[in-house]
Order: sequence, then structure tokens, then C-alpha cells
Amino acid sequence: MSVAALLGAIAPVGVDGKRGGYSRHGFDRADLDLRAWFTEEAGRRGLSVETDRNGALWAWWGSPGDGAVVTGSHLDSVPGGGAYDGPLGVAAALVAVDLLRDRGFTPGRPLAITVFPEEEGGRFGLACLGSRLMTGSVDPATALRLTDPDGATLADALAYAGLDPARVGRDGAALRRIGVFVELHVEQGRGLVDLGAPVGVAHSILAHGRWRLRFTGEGNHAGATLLADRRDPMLPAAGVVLAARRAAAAVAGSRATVGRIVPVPGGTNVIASSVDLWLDARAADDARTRAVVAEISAAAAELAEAEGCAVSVTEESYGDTVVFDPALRDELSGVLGGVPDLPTGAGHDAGVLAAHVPTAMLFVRNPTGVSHAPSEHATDADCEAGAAALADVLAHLAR
Ligand code: HGY
Ligand code: MN
Ligand code: MN
Ligand code: MN
Repeated sequence: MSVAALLGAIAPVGVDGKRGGYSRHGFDRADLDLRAWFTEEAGRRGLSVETDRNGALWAWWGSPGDGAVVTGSHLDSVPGGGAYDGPLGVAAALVAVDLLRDRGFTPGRPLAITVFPEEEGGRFGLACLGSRLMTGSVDPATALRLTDPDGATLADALAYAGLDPARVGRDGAALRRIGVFVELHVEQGRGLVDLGAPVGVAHSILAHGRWRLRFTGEGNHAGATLLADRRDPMLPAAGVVLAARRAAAAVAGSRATVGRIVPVPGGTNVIASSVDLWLDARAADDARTRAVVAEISAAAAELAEAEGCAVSVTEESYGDTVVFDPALRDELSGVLGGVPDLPTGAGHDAGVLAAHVPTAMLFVRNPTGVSHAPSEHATDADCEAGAAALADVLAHLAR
């Protein structure tokens, strides 16, 4: 079965009628359907599937064991996301197993495909939640208190998925099972397009984090309240959106984005009592990311004071720059005939695991360069080239 056919099975009609985002959340019905799809496809290939204490799926070729060659990615998406970010890595892994079987290859060490839950943080707000739990990069008690937009907690979601919330947290046994982890991912940018290459190796990941800014003012009537009598939190919130762009523009290579603003109560004829907005900030290193966020936080304080509002800034997640192991990068590039290595601005479970186990990433060309939107794309031919490259890498590592 081709990568495209596998992707077609799990990318139902998106928001605009095209192939687009699917499971916007971890551990809800849509996500459980995707997990069932993966389990069925893995079973078709004779892979035995287990779920670890943090909800990651592991599909084993042969018996589970320590020091395994592990590949995989995620199946959840962002609201209105594309059909490749995450699923391409999972589908390519399944096809790579097919290709290796066709070649008569038998792994010389345990080999597994993993699916990490809640990579996008689209439901509980913490990106790479599954891999952060596995590596102990997030405190379990803090994680279990995370709530989704409907007020359900992660503990509720885990229980709904048949898992014991009391068992989440750093999983040393799982980490010992990973001798090397290789994630294949659609490129989120135009690097490979500009290089004219279908496949590449990841060099590094930007430092990046998420901050919630909460502006608190006074809810009131949109018609009966004179302007002079207002303490409208929407004004400083709007100012921060512009301040974020200014702050990022002043630091080379950095990015700052406000993609989500939630006024409370959110009535058209109601002055909001509070406004939450989320800042996504990224830069080449920790110092620059922190500098951008400090600049934005200072602007937020000034803007809030000018409108008689209060503001709080809460860091919800953060990951420092990741530079993938140069020797492993070069080794895999060599296996693939010298494909280029390139940086990425996007975060990944591989970026979390890299601090704990030998880790690498393969990228597949994205002709649009767009991601986290329905126009994210990879041609069928490049998807197959990615799966073939992954098969070569897995055969090399599991020889
Ligand atoms: O947000 C990211 O960079 C990733 O796509 N989760
Ligand atoms: Mn993503
Ligand atoms: Mn991804
Ligand atoms: Mn009224």
C-alpha cells in the first residue's frame, strides 16, 4: 500500500472541503479512531502493538526489547491543519516496514514504530505532551491538571482512553527501549524545495515556547459604558499582537505569533472582563527567545496599565534549541547518498527525545512550504521517496 493511500484513509474532509486536519485533540473520539487505524495497519503487518503508560503506541517488529531502532511521529493535528504534519511519519514508517519485508530484510535488533499523543498540544495546550511525559520533561501532576477547552482534564482523557492517570510520568523502561529514534516529517518550510531535494536530514530545531497572557479589566455594557469609564482588556491584548511582531522583527531569525485570543465572556455587546492570548515565540537560541518574550511582556505591562487593566504572563511550555547529533546526522545523510541537512523552525517529539536518546529526523519536501494549514503538501512521489529513505535508514541502523 502506498503512503498516499494510507494518508488518504485518515485525512477526512478538512474545514475547507479538501484533505485537511483531522483529530484536533489528543484522546478524544477522533484521536481514538486514529489510534485504532494505526493498530489495525500495524496488525496487518504482523507488528504487535502496545500502549505505554503515557499513551504512546508502540508497534513492534519481533519481540520488544531494549536498544531498539524506533521510528514514528504523531497523528494529532492543529485546528484546520494539513494532512501530512505527523501522519506522514507514521504512514512512511508502515510503508518502510513493507519495503523491508519485500527485500527479505530481518532486523538484527528490535524495531518499533511509535505514535506519540498530543504532539501539537492542540487540546491541552502543551506541545509534545506525550514525549515530555515519557522523558520526565513535564511534571505529571501539572500535566494531569491541564484542561481542554471543554474543561476536561488530561486525567479524564487518559481514563477515557483506558489508561491509569496515576501511572503517567517519566518512563525509564520506555527510554531504555529506544536505542535510536528517527522521525520522518514533512518539511515545514521551503528548504528542500529550494535545494531541489526530495529528502533531507534535520540539523536543528529553534528554541521555542508558549506563554499565556491574561488581561483583566471590567466587564460592562458595550452601549451604556462611556469610553472614559472603561477598563477594556481587549485593548492591551490587541496592542500585544502588534508588539509581538515588532519584538520579533528586532531579533534576527526570531518568530513571535499570537494565533489564539479568547475574550471572556465573548459577547458582541459586552466589554470583556478578561482576555487570554497565547504567544508562540521562537529563536535561534535561548537568550534571543527570552529577549523577545521579555520585550513583549514589558509592552503588555505598559499597555495594560494604560487601560487600567492587570496582566499576568505564564510560561506554559518551553524547549531550548536542539542540535541533532552531528555524527548521527552525517551517518544517515551518508546512508542516503549525501542528502542535505537543514534547520527547522517547527518543534517535534524528536526534539524532546534528543536530550535523552540518540535521535535524528528525516524531512520530506513540501512544495508549498506551508504547514499547519490545509495547503501543506508533499507529492505522492516524494512521500514514497521518504518511505524508501526511511527503509534504508532503518535497515542500516537495525542491521
Ligand atoms: O508547533 C510546532 O512547531 C509543531 O508543529 N508542533
Ligand atoms: Mn505541527
Ligand atoms: Mn509535527
Ligand atoms: Mn440588554
